[in-house]
Amino acid sequence: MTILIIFNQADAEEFRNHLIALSGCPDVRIWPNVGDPSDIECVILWKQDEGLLGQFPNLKLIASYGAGVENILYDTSIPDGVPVTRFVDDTLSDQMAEFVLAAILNHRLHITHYRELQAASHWRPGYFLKGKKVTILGMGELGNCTATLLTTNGYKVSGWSRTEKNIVNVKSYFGDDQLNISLKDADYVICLLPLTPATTHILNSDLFKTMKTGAYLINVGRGDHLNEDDLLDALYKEQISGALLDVFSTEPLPDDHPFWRHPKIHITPHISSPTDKVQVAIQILENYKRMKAGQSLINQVDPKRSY
Ligand code: NDP
Ligand code: OXD
Repeated sequence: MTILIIFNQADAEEFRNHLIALSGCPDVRIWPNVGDPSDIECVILWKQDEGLLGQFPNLKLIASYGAGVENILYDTSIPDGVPVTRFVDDTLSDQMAEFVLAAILNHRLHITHYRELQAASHWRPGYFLKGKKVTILGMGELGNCTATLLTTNGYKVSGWSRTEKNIVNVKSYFGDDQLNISLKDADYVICLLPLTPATTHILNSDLFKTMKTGAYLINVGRGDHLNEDDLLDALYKEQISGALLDVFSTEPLPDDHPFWRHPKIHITPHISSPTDKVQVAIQILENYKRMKAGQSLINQVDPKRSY
């Protein structure tokens, strides 16, 4: 009765220590030290290499270390019928909301700009940017919390999702037909969608043309939401004024990528809302115990929706 951790770009040893500190934790192994594959009942995944999941005949639970599950659902070796769970937690939602608010404030108040002027000993006071209208694409756990924080800070928020929402002071748009209208007046467009076939490259030329001229993009969803060439083109044509990108098609972002040196692109290295290792360990162990007891799981993903 064993849990196997398969991580890329996260510290498996440290996470194992958090898991085994919890009461009732079974044997925990770290890929590639699998031992007998038939021991493995649960795998915990973060950016695993594709094709590994078919080799565990007794696999009963696949747990994502993060909120996003595209890496798992796109993996063709995922065995049929094995439930997939993801991380949902207030820590994740609160961090994301704070990050988005900070990104908007940094842009409106020119904070980074003044730091650059400081480097050249330039004293050049300016004004805050005026626009406070925000559209959030993706109104799930993170989008909802972000919208709420922004409204309490005086922003006028709209949200776009697949289904209609009823959130105080937030205008709800939903379905493909309402995407364009949801974007029209926004000074800031935030991508908090999951990566699915329907949302891949949703941040493209058509969307940039629909956005208000001079609006600012913040992508904290996934790198493949963005068509990178279309962004460079929209910035060149001054359709939009800039972008903060936290996620990229290839991570780490390659050294020679044009985004690194682009004056209108602000890069952060996928840090807008890191997984809380203690909370995710507690949640996954709880699901492991539920799986053993034949009980329903928490935060189970619906593979038919792809998120
Ligand atoms: P949820 O599953 O809770 O929410 C997803 C939202 O997107 C829902 O509102 C859903 O609509 C909407 N949506 C999905 N598909 C479509 C579509 N085709 N058209 C319109 N709306 C759609 O996800 P979370 O909020 O927990 O997380 C969102 C994403 O954020 C994660 O998948 C991950 O990629 C990213 N993330 C990034 C982090 C970072 O550090 N950069 C950290 C954590 C997450 P509906 O409500 O109607 O179902
Ligand atoms: C996540 C992430 O999906 O950190 O949790 O990106």
